[in-house]
Amino acid sequence: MTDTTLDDRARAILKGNDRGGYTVPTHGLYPYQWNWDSAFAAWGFSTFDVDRAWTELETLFSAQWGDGMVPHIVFHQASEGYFPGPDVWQTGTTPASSGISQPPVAAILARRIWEADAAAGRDRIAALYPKLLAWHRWWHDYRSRSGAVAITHPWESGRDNCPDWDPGMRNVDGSKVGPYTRRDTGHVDASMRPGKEDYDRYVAMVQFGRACGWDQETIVETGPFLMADPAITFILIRAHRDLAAIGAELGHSVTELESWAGELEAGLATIWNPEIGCYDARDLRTGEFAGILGSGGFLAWLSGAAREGVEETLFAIWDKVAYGIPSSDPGSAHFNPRRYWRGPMWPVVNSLIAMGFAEAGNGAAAERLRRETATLIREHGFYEYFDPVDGTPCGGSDFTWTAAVWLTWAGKEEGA
Ligand code: 2M8
Repeated sequence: MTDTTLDDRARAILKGNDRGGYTVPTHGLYPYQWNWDSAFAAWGFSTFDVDRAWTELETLFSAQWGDGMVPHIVFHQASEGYFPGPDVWQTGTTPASSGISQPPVAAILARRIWEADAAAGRDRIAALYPKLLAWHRWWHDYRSRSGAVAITHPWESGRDNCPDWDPGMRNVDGSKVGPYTRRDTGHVDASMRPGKEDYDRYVAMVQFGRACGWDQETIVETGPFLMADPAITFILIRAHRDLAAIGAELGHSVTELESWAGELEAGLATIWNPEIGCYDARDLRTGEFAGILGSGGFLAWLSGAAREGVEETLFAIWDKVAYGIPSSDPGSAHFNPRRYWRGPMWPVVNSLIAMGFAEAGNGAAAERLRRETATLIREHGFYEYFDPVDGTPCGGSDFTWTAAVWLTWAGKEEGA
């Protein structure tokens, strides 16, 4: 396929996954609206239908909770095809939604969408601004108390079963969750998905949230899982700054956003693991570091937080694979090149990492990453993720965020 045909195909995927005001990540496997997938979908739409891009974000924020949280899944329409659905979460919200959030990339990408729609987009971004601000406040109030950003469920990280969460997961009791039926393994090969023990624990955490009426204080203080996530910390620092830039342009005072970004920057010291020479996930119940090098650490450049030595440490793991940045170190015992977030390369995360490289002045690394990602998409199509060693496409096909990052980044030849 030529790149022009791929552009057409990517646009067709976005339109095909459009369910009217929101986009599903892929047909079958994920039948609802996911938080960060939608922000990427909006970015993709902005390359050919900017009105539809704003609508995607507006629909997502229509599900915002009273306390500012924007849920990780919005269950707009009933579907039998996904577990756990709204009957399991029981959050009691309208529209029905999950009770946790997901990486706050919306402000980062909304700023780019506004750049593509400078004059006409002003009213749309002005209406979204207070909602974005309320969500950022929620991250500050409920998830940033340890210095770095904490997650209360691996699903909140978006990098669900990456080895970063193993220390926290070990302490979650999944033995009493009772029977349930997974749907994901009916759509894709079970060897590419999290295992049964992982799911038992995921469900136990949902049951805890449900039992306390999704009270965030209780979940943070006494829930079964609380880990500091370097990736969301970097993303939120960057998102606070992008939202501050949007706010300043709209004439708002942004000192609060700037101070939240500064607090998180100072908090990065709490997740620096000298043993691996990098920022690291940390279990906030026990203090234990995960000891994992992977794509989470590579997001440091997105927030401008990469310290001296980090590049050497991290680029050594990139050099061990042929295609893009793997979710975890191929040299470690945890690495599995095809099991979801335990090793594969995800074009969507690679697009954020490349954004950081480019802005830090490392254009060569950004271009290498773009080229490696583009090769996979050209050879195999718009898959959810890929084996970084031999390039095998994995997970769902015709994937919204892979199509979106093709249009916005991977498919853009240098100088084109
Ligand atoms: C995956 O997560 C969901 C749970 O949220 C799942 O496996 O059921 C993750 O890759 C997540 O980051 C993504 O947003 C979601 C939809 O693409 O799928």
